[in-house]
Amino acid sequence: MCSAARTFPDGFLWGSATASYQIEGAYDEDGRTFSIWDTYSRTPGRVLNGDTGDVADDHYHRWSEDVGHIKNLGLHAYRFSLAWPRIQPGGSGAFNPRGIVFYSRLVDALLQSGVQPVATLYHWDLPQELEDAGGWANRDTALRFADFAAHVAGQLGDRISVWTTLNEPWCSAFLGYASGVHAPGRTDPAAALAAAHHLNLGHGLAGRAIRSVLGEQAQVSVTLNLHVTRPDDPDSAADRDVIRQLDAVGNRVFLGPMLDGAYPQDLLEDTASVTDWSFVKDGDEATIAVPLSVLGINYYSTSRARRHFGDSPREHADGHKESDVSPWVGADDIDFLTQPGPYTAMGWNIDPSGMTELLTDVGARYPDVPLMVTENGAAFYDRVSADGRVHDADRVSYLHRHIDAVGTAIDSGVDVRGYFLWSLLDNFEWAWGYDRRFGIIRVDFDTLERTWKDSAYWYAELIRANALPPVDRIPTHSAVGSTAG
Ligand code: IFM
Repeated sequence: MCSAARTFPDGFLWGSATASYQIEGAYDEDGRTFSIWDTYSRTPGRVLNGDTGDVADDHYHRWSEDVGHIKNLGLHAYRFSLAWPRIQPGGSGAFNPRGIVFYSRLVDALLQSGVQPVATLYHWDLPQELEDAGGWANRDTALRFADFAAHVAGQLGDRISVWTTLNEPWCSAFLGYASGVHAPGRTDPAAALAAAHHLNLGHGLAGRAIRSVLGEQAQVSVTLNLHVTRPDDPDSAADRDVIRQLDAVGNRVFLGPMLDGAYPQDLLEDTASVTDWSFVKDGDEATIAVPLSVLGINYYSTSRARRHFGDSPREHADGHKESDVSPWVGADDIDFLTQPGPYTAMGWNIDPSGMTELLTDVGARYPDVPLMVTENGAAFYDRVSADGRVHDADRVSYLHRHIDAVGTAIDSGVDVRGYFLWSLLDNFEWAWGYDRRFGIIRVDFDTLERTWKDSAYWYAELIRANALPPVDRIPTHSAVGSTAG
Protein backbone atom coordinates (compact mmCIF):
# COMPACT_ATOMS: atom_id res chain seq x y z
CA MET A 1 0.00 0.00 0.00
CA CYS A 2 1.30 3.41 -0.84
CA SER A 3 0.28 6.47 1.17
CA ALA A 4 0.60 10.06 -0.05
CA ALA A 5 3.80 11.86 0.93
CA ARG A 6 3.53 14.59 3.52
CA THR A 7 3.70 17.99 1.87
CA PHE A 8 4.55 21.39 3.33
CA PRO A 9 2.97 24.82 2.93
CA ASP A 10 3.87 26.90 -0.11
CA GLY A 11 6.76 29.18 0.75
CA PHE A 12 7.98 26.93 3.55
CA LEU A 13 11.66 27.78 3.95
CA TRP A 14 14.06 24.85 3.68
CA GLY A 15 17.55 25.65 4.90
CA SER A 16 20.65 24.41 6.60
CA ALA A 17 22.83 25.93 9.30
CA THR A 18 26.44 26.30 10.38
CA ALA A 19 28.39 28.53 12.78
CA SER A 20 31.58 30.53 12.34
CA TYR A 21 33.91 28.85 14.84
CA GLN A 22 32.71 25.41 13.81
CA ILE A 23 33.55 25.76 10.10
CA GLU A 24 35.70 28.78 9.26
CA GLY A 25 39.22 28.03 10.48
CA ALA A 26 41.67 30.84 9.52
CA TYR A 27 41.81 31.68 13.20
CA ASP A 28 44.60 34.23 12.85
CA GLU A 29 44.04 35.62 9.38
CA ASP A 30 43.10 39.08 8.18
CA GLY A 31 43.10 40.63 11.63
CA ARG A 32 40.97 38.09 13.52
CA THR A 33 41.79 37.89 17.23
CA PHE A 34 41.11 35.13 19.77
CA SER A 35 37.64 34.16 20.87
CA ILE A 36 36.88 32.31 24.09
CA TRP A 37 36.75 29.08 22.06
CA ASP A 38 40.31 29.59 20.78
CA THR A 39 41.42 29.85 24.38
CA TYR A 40 39.22 27.06 25.70
CA SER A 41 40.16 24.59 22.97
CA ARG A 42 43.83 25.21 23.72
CA THR A 43 43.30 24.42 27.39
CA PRO A 44 44.40 20.81 27.99
CA GLY A 45 41.54 18.44 28.73
CA ARG A 46 38.74 20.71 27.56
CA VAL A 47 38.15 19.40 24.03
CA LEU A 48 38.32 15.76 22.95
CA ASN A 49 41.66 14.89 21.32
CA GLY A 50 42.85 18.47 21.85
CA ASP A 51 40.99 19.55 18.71
CA THR A 52 40.69 23.26 17.94
CA GLY A 53 38.88 25.34 15.34
CA ASP A 54 42.17 26.56 13.85
CA VAL A 55 41.41 24.96 10.48
CA ALA A 56 37.96 23.42 10.96
CA ASP A 57 36.38 23.07 7.49
CA ASP A 58 38.57 25.85 6.11
CA HIS A 59 35.35 27.51 5.01
CA TYR A 60 37.11 30.87 5.19
CA HIS A 61 39.00 29.84 2.05
CA ARG A 62 36.48 27.40 0.58
CA TRP A 63 33.33 29.50 1.00
CA SER A 64 32.77 29.72 -2.74
CA GLU A 65 32.78 25.93 -3.10
CA ASP A 66 30.42 25.70 -0.12
CA VAL A 67 27.99 28.16 -1.68
CA GLY A 68 28.04 25.87 -4.70
CA HIS A 69 26.92 22.97 -2.50
CA ILE A 70 24.22 25.15 -0.95
CA LYS A 71 22.95 26.05 -4.40
CA ASN A 72 23.04 22.48 -5.67
CA LEU A 73 21.16 21.24 -2.64
CA GLY A 74 18.44 23.71 -3.59
CA LEU A 75 18.43 25.35 -0.15
CA HIS A 76 16.12 28.35 0.05
CA ALA A 77 18.06 29.82 2.96
CA TYR A 78 21.41 29.40 4.66
CA ARG A 79 21.90 30.18 8.33
CA PHE A 80 25.46 31.11 9.27
CA SER A 81 27.05 33.15 12.03
CA LEU A 82 29.45 36.07 12.04
CA ALA A 83 32.67 35.85 14.00
CA TRP A 84 32.75 38.91 16.24
CA PRO A 85 36.59 38.77 16.68
CA ARG A 86 36.98 38.86 12.90
CA ILE A 87 34.84 41.97 12.47
CA GLN A 88 35.80 43.79 15.66
CA PRO A 89 39.09 42.40 16.96
CA GLY A 90 39.07 42.48 20.74
CA GLY A 91 35.32 43.14 20.84
CA SER A 92 35.41 46.92 21.24
CA GLY A 93 36.75 49.94 19.43
CA ALA A 94 37.73 49.88 15.77
CA PHE A 95 36.10 47.57 13.26
CA ASN A 96 38.12 45.49 10.82
CA PRO A 97 37.07 46.01 7.19
CA ARG A 98 38.75 42.74 6.15
CA GLY A 99 36.44 40.85 8.51
CA ILE A 100 33.27 42.28 7.05
CA VAL A 101 34.50 41.80 3.46
CA PHE A 102 34.48 38.04 4.01
CA TYR A 103 30.81 38.02 5.01
CA SER A 104 29.83 40.57 2.42
CA ARG A 105 31.19 38.37 -0.37
CA LEU A 106 29.50 35.32 1.12
CA VAL A 107 26.15 37.12 1.29
CA ASP A 108 26.43 38.37 -2.28
CA ALA A 109 27.26 34.87 -3.52
CA LEU A 110 24.27 33.43 -1.66
CA LEU A 111 21.94 36.03 -3.12
CA GLN A 112 23.29 35.42 -6.62
CA SER A 113 22.49 31.74 -6.05
CA GLY A 114 18.94 32.56 -5.01
CA VAL A 115 19.58 31.69 -1.36
CA GLN A 116 18.35 33.87 1.51
CA PRO A 117 21.09 34.71 4.03
CA VAL A 118 19.99 34.23 7.65
CA ALA A 119 22.69 35.72 9.88
CA THR A 120 23.35 34.91 13.53
CA LEU A 121 25.30 37.62 15.30
CA TYR A 122 26.51 35.51 18.22
CA HIS A 123 27.14 31.78 18.05
CA TRP A 124 29.49 31.54 21.04
CA ASP A 125 32.76 33.06 19.80
CA LEU A 126 33.02 35.94 22.26
CA PRO A 127 36.18 38.03 21.82
CA GLN A 128 38.61 36.87 24.52
CA GLU A 129 39.25 40.43 25.71
CA LEU A 130 35.59 40.80 26.65
CA GLU A 131 35.77 37.60 28.67
CA ASP A 132 38.88 38.93 30.39
CA ALA A 133 36.75 41.91 31.42
CA GLY A 134 34.07 39.62 32.92
CA GLY A 135 32.42 38.12 29.85
CA TRP A 136 28.65 37.80 29.74
CA ALA A 137 28.56 38.10 33.52
CA ASN A 138 29.56 41.73 32.95
CA ARG A 139 26.82 44.13 31.82
CA ASP A 140 29.15 46.01 29.50
CA THR A 141 29.36 42.97 27.19
CA ALA A 142 25.70 43.50 26.27
CA LEU A 143 26.45 47.09 25.28
CA ARG A 144 29.48 46.05 23.25
CA PHE A 145 27.30 43.46 21.49
CA ALA A 146 24.78 46.14 20.51
CA ASP A 147 27.58 48.25 18.99
CA PHE A 148 28.76 45.23 17.03
CA ALA A 149 25.22 44.52 15.83
CA ALA A 150 24.68 48.10 14.69
CA HIS A 151 27.92 48.06 12.74
CA VAL A 152 27.18 44.77 11.01
CA ALA A 153 23.63 45.88 10.18
CA GLY A 154 25.05 49.01 8.55
CA GLN A 155 27.52 46.97 6.52
CA LEU A 156 25.33 44.07 5.38
CA GLY A 157 22.09 46.05 5.38
CA ASP A 158 18.99 44.71 3.73
CA ARG A 159 20.89 41.86 2.08
CA ILE A 160 20.21 39.80 5.22
CA SER A 161 16.74 38.20 5.34
CA VAL A 162 16.63 37.49 9.06
CA TRP A 163 18.88 38.82 11.82
CA THR A 164 19.26 36.33 14.64
CA THR A 165 20.82 37.99 17.65
CA LEU A 166 21.90 34.96 19.72
CA ASN A 167 22.18 31.25 19.19
CA GLU A 168 21.17 29.16 22.23
CA PRO A 169 21.88 31.61 25.04
CA TRP A 170 21.13 28.77 27.49
CA CYS A 171 24.34 27.08 26.37
CA SER A 172 26.33 30.32 26.52
CA ALA A 173 25.16 31.08 30.05
CA PHE A 174 24.79 27.70 31.73
CA LEU A 175 27.27 25.43 29.91
CA GLY A 176 29.75 28.32 29.73
CA TYR A 177 29.46 29.77 33.23
CA ALA A 178 27.79 27.10 35.44
CA SER A 179 28.94 23.62 34.38
CA GLY A 180 31.98 24.87 32.49
CA VAL A 181 31.79 22.29 29.71
CA HIS A 182 31.76 25.10 27.15
CA ALA A 183 33.94 28.18 26.88
CA PRO A 184 34.83 30.10 28.95
CA GLY A 185 34.68 27.10 31.29
CA ARG A 186 33.60 28.84 34.47
CA THR A 187 31.72 27.07 37.27
CA ASP A 188 29.98 29.92 39.04
CA PRO A 189 26.17 29.61 39.23
CA ALA A 190 25.64 33.27 40.15
CA ALA A 191 27.75 34.34 37.16
CA ALA A 192 25.66 32.02 34.96
CA LEU A 193 22.44 33.80 35.94
CA ALA A 194 24.08 37.19 35.43
CA ALA A 195 25.28 35.95 32.04
CA ALA A 196 21.75 34.83 31.14
CA HIS A 197 20.46 38.30 31.94
CA HIS A 198 23.19 40.09 30.01
CA LEU A 199 22.64 37.81 27.02
CA ASN A 200 18.96 38.72 27.20
CA LEU A 201 19.87 42.39 27.45
CA GLY A 202 22.33 42.05 24.56
CA HIS A 203 19.56 40.49 22.50
CA GLY A 204 17.18 43.39 23.22
CA LEU A 205 19.78 46.08 22.62
CA ALA A 206 21.07 44.43 19.45
CA GLY A 207 17.57 43.91 18.04
CA ARG A 208 16.77 47.58 18.66
CA ALA A 209 20.12 48.67 17.19
CA ILE A 210 19.43 46.67 14.01
CA ARG A 211 16.02 48.29 13.62
CA SER A 212 17.40 51.76 14.30
CA VAL A 213 19.91 51.23 11.46
CA LEU A 214 17.67 49.38 8.99
CA GLY A 215 14.17 50.43 9.93
CA GLU A 216 11.31 48.77 11.75
CA GLN A 217 10.76 46.26 8.94
CA ALA A 218 14.08 44.53 9.69
CA GLN A 219 13.41 40.91 10.62
CA VAL A 220 14.76 40.35 14.12
CA SER A 221 14.93 36.91 15.67
CA VAL A 222 16.63 34.84 18.34
CA THR A 223 17.32 31.12 18.46
CA LEU A 224 16.61 29.22 21.67
CA ASN A 225 17.32 25.60 22.52
CA LEU A 226 14.19 25.02 24.54
CA HIS A 227 14.10 21.92 26.71
CA VAL A 228 11.45 19.25 26.50
CA THR A 229 11.60 17.59 29.89
CA ARG A 230 9.10 15.02 31.07
CA PRO A 231 8.31 14.04 34.64
CA ASP A 232 9.54 10.61 35.71
CA ASP A 233 6.14 10.00 37.26
CA PRO A 234 3.44 12.20 35.71
CA ASP A 235 1.20 11.43 38.70
CA SER A 236 3.74 12.75 41.17
CA ALA A 237 3.22 16.38 42.19
CA ALA A 238 6.90 16.54 43.17
CA ASP A 239 8.00 15.42 39.69
CA ARG A 240 5.59 17.83 38.01
CA ASP A 241 7.11 20.61 40.10
CA VAL A 242 10.55 19.56 38.86
CA ILE A 243 9.32 20.13 35.31
CA ARG A 244 8.00 23.58 36.25
CA GLN A 245 11.37 24.41 37.79
CA LEU A 246 13.36 23.20 34.78
CA ASP A 247 11.02 25.04 32.44
CA ALA A 248 11.77 28.22 34.42
CA VAL A 249 15.58 27.96 34.42
CA GLY A 250 15.81 26.25 31.02
CA ASN A 251 13.16 28.01 28.95
CA ARG A 252 11.28 30.84 30.64
CA VAL A 253 14.52 32.53 31.75
CA PHE A 254 14.66 33.61 28.09
CA LEU A 255 11.05 33.40 26.92
CA GLY A 256 9.85 35.43 29.91
CA PRO A 257 11.76 38.66 29.36
CA MET A 258 11.87 38.28 25.57
CA LEU A 259 8.20 37.59 24.99
CA ASP A 260 6.33 38.45 28.19
CA GLY A 261 8.48 41.43 29.19
CA ALA A 262 9.42 40.06 32.63
CA TYR A 263 11.33 37.30 34.39
CA PRO A 264 8.99 34.68 35.84
CA GLN A 265 8.44 35.05 39.57
CA ASP A 266 9.03 31.33 40.25
CA LEU A 267 12.48 31.55 38.59
CA LEU A 268 13.45 34.40 40.90
CA GLU A 269 12.26 32.39 43.91
CA ASP A 270 13.91 29.11 42.85
CA THR A 271 17.27 30.85 42.43
CA ALA A 272 17.06 33.23 45.40
CA SER A 273 19.81 31.38 47.27
CA VAL A 274 22.15 31.88 44.29
CA THR A 275 21.54 35.54 43.44
CA ASP A 276 19.28 38.44 44.29
CA TRP A 277 19.04 39.37 40.57
CA SER A 278 20.18 42.91 41.36
CA PHE A 279 21.91 42.93 37.97
CA VAL A 280 18.45 43.50 36.44
CA LYS A 281 18.14 47.28 36.19
CA ASP A 282 15.01 49.38 35.70
CA GLY A 283 13.95 49.23 32.09
CA ASP A 284 16.00 46.15 31.19
CA GLU A 285 13.02 43.84 30.78
CA ALA A 286 11.26 46.33 28.50
CA THR A 287 14.44 46.58 26.42
CA ILE A 288 14.74 42.81 26.15
CA ALA A 289 11.17 42.50 24.87
CA VAL A 290 12.06 43.81 21.41
CA PRO A 291 9.29 42.56 19.09
CA LEU A 292 10.35 39.35 17.39
CA SER A 293 9.65 38.81 13.70
CA VAL A 294 10.14 35.09 14.16
CA LEU A 295 11.30 32.85 17.02
CA GLY A 296 13.98 30.28 16.19
CA ILE A 297 13.75 26.94 17.93
CA ASN A 298 16.45 24.27 18.06
CA TYR A 299 15.36 20.75 18.91
CA TYR A 300 17.37 17.53 19.26
CA SER A 301 16.03 15.30 22.04
CA THR A 302 14.08 15.05 25.28
CA SER A 303 14.94 14.43 28.90
CA ARG A 304 13.22 13.04 31.96
CA ALA A 305 13.65 14.18 35.53
CA ARG A 306 12.53 13.67 39.10
CA ARG A 307 13.13 15.20 42.50
CA HIS A 308 16.10 13.63 44.29
CA PHE A 309 15.40 12.57 47.84
CA GLY A 310 17.83 11.25 50.43
CA ASP A 311 21.31 9.87 49.82
CA SER A 312 20.71 7.56 46.87
CA PRO A 313 23.31 7.90 44.10
CA ARG A 314 22.74 10.72 41.60
CA GLU A 315 22.26 9.96 37.95
CA HIS A 316 23.67 12.29 35.32
CA ALA A 317 22.16 11.54 31.95
CA ASP A 318 20.69 14.83 30.86
CA GLY A 319 21.99 14.71 27.31
CA HIS A 320 24.86 17.07 28.01
CA LYS A 321 28.44 16.20 28.63
CA GLU A 322 29.31 14.88 32.04
CA SER A 323 30.42 17.46 34.54
CA ASP A 324 30.65 17.44 38.29
CA VAL A 325 28.77 20.71 38.27
CA SER A 326 25.22 20.87 36.96
CA PRO A 327 24.22 23.56 34.46
CA TRP A 328 20.80 23.57 36.13
CA VAL A 329 21.29 26.43 38.56
CA GLY A 330 19.10 26.29 41.65
CA ALA A 331 18.04 22.73 40.87
CA ASP A 332 20.60 20.70 42.83
CA ASP A 333 18.02 18.23 44.06
CA ILE A 334 16.94 17.11 40.60
CA ASP A 335 17.97 13.85 38.94
CA PHE A 336 18.01 13.47 35.17
CA LEU A 337 17.18 9.90 34.21
CA THR A 338 18.42 7.82 31.34
CA GLN A 339 15.99 8.05 28.44
CA PRO A 340 15.13 4.96 26.41
CA GLY A 341 17.02 4.66 23.11
CA PRO A 342 17.79 4.66 20.32
CA TYR A 343 20.51 7.27 20.67
CA THR A 344 22.64 9.35 18.33
CA ALA A 345 26.43 9.45 18.57
CA MET A 346 25.98 12.30 21.07
CA GLY A 347 24.18 9.87 23.38
CA TRP A 348 21.00 11.88 22.88
CA ASN A 349 17.77 9.91 22.69
CA ILE A 350 15.84 10.01 19.43
CA ASP A 351 12.32 11.20 20.14
CA PRO A 352 10.52 13.04 17.31
CA SER A 353 7.42 13.44 19.47
CA GLY A 354 9.39 16.06 21.43
CA MET A 355 9.61 18.18 18.28
CA THR A 356 5.83 18.24 17.87
CA GLU A 357 5.32 18.79 21.59
CA LEU A 358 7.75 21.70 21.71
CA LEU A 359 6.38 23.49 18.65
CA THR A 360 2.82 22.96 19.81
CA ASP A 361 3.59 24.17 23.31
CA VAL A 362 5.44 27.32 22.21
CA GLY A 363 2.82 27.96 19.53
CA ALA A 364 0.12 27.83 22.18
CA ARG A 365 2.05 30.08 24.58
CA TYR A 366 2.81 32.68 21.88
CA PRO A 367 0.22 32.29 19.10
CA ASP A 368 1.18 35.61 17.45
CA VAL A 369 4.85 34.75 17.01
CA PRO A 370 5.82 32.77 13.90
CA LEU A 371 8.23 29.92 14.60
CA MET A 372 11.18 28.59 12.66
CA VAL A 373 13.07 25.39 13.39
CA THR A 374 16.58 26.82 13.19
CA GLU A 375 18.40 23.59 14.06
CA ASN A 376 17.63 19.90 14.02
CA GLY A 377 19.82 17.01 12.99
CA ALA A 378 21.94 14.19 14.28
CA ALA A 379 25.51 13.02 14.73
CA PHE A 380 26.31 9.46 13.76
CA TYR A 381 29.55 7.58 13.20
CA ASP A 382 29.42 7.73 9.41
CA ARG A 383 31.59 5.53 7.22
CA VAL A 384 32.68 5.93 3.63
CA SER A 385 31.59 2.78 1.80
CA ALA A 386 33.52 0.91 -0.84
CA ASP A 387 31.46 2.73 -3.47
CA GLY A 388 32.84 6.01 -2.15
CA ARG A 389 29.49 7.14 -0.76
CA VAL A 390 28.27 7.66 2.76
CA HIS A 391 25.08 5.65 3.27
CA ASP A 392 23.92 7.41 6.43
CA ALA A 393 20.56 5.68 6.66
CA ASP A 394 20.29 6.42 10.39
CA ARG A 395 20.55 10.17 9.72
CA VAL A 396 17.99 9.98 6.89
CA SER A 397 15.65 8.16 9.26
CA TYR A 398 16.20 10.74 12.01
CA LEU A 399 15.51 13.60 9.60
CA HIS A 400 12.48 11.90 8.10
CA ARG A 401 10.88 11.36 11.50
CA HIS A 402 11.65 14.84 12.82
CA ILE A 403 10.54 16.69 9.71
CA ASP A 404 7.38 14.62 9.77
CA ALA A 405 6.95 15.74 13.39
CA VAL A 406 7.26 19.37 12.26
CA GLY A 407 4.50 18.63 9.74
CA THR A 408 2.32 17.24 12.52
CA ALA A 409 2.69 20.51 14.44
CA ILE A 410 1.81 22.51 11.31
CA ASP A 411 -1.26 20.30 10.78
CA SER A 412 -2.44 21.18 14.26
CA GLY A 413 -2.28 24.88 13.42
CA VAL A 414 1.18 25.93 14.64
CA ASP A 415 2.68 28.69 12.50
CA VAL A 416 6.04 27.13 11.55
CA ARG A 417 7.68 28.98 8.67
CA GLY A 418 10.78 26.93 7.97
CA TYR A 419 13.26 24.22 8.89
CA PHE A 420 17.05 24.48 9.01
CA LEU A 421 18.96 21.24 9.13
CA TRP A 422 22.00 21.07 11.41
CA SER A 423 24.37 20.87 9.77
CA LEU A 424 25.45 21.54 6.21
CA LEU A 425 28.97 20.23 6.87
CA ASP A 426 30.68 18.00 9.38
CA ASN A 427 32.40 20.45 11.68
CA PHE A 428 33.97 21.25 15.06
CA GLU A 429 31.41 19.94 17.54
CA TRP A 430 32.60 22.02 20.52
CA ALA A 431 33.89 19.90 23.41
CA TRP A 432 33.64 16.82 21.17
CA GLY A 433 35.96 18.28 18.56
CA TYR A 434 35.81 16.54 15.19
CA ASP A 435 34.69 13.24 16.66
CA ARG A 436 30.96 13.86 16.21
CA ARG A 437 29.70 14.41 12.67
CA PHE A 438 26.41 16.25 12.13
CA GLY A 439 26.87 17.17 8.47
CA ILE A 440 24.85 16.05 5.49
CA ILE A 441 28.07 16.76 3.61
CA ARG A 442 31.06 14.79 4.83
CA VAL A 443 34.29 16.68 5.37
CA ASP A 444 37.51 14.72 5.26
CA PHE A 445 39.44 16.56 7.97
CA ASP A 446 42.78 15.61 6.39
CA THR A 447 42.11 16.70 2.83
CA LEU A 448 39.10 18.97 3.54
CA GLU A 449 37.34 17.34 0.62
CA ARG A 450 33.52 17.55 0.74
CA THR A 451 31.33 14.54 -0.15
CA TRP A 452 27.56 14.49 -0.15
CA LYS A 453 26.13 11.84 2.15
CA ASP A 454 22.92 10.03 1.23
CA SER A 455 21.14 12.44 3.60
CA ALA A 456 22.20 15.36 1.38
CA TYR A 457 20.70 13.72 -1.72
CA TRP A 458 17.57 12.87 0.25
CA TYR A 459 17.23 16.43 1.61
CA ALA A 460 17.70 17.89 -1.88
CA GLU A 461 14.87 15.69 -3.09
CA LEU A 462 12.66 16.81 -0.20
CA ILE A 463 13.29 20.47 -1.07
CA ARG A 464 12.67 19.88 -4.75
CA ALA A 465 9.33 18.20 -4.10
CA ASN A 466 8.39 20.22 -0.99
CA ALA A 467 7.26 16.82 0.25
CA LEU A 468 8.79 14.20 2.51
CA PRO A 469 10.41 11.45 0.42
CA PRO A 470 10.45 7.88 1.77
CA VAL A 471 13.67 7.07 3.59
CA ASP A 472 14.79 4.74 0.84
CA ARG A 473 14.42 7.28 -1.95
CA ILE A 474 18.00 8.44 -2.31
CA PRO A 475 18.36 10.07 -5.71
CA THR A 476 21.45 9.24 -7.66
CA HIS A 477 24.35 11.60 -8.02
CA SER A 478 23.41 12.48 -11.56
CA ALA A 479 19.78 13.18 -10.65
CA VAL A 480 20.72 15.94 -8.22
CA GLY A 481 24.32 16.86 -8.88
CA SER A 482 26.63 17.21 -5.95
CA THR A 483 29.47 19.17 -7.37
CA ALA A 484 29.91 22.80 -6.54
CA GLY A 485 29.86 25.63 -8.95
O1 IFM B 1 26.79 22.05 17.00
C1 IFM B 1 25.79 22.55 17.84
C2 IFM B 1 25.45 23.97 17.46
O2 IFM B 1 26.56 24.79 17.48
C3 IFM B 1 24.43 24.52 18.43
N1 IFM B 1 23.31 23.66 18.58
C4 IFM B 1 23.56 22.26 18.81
C5 IFM B 1 24.54 21.73 17.78
C6 IFM B 1 24.81 20.23 18.03
O3 IFM B 1 25.35 20.06 19.30
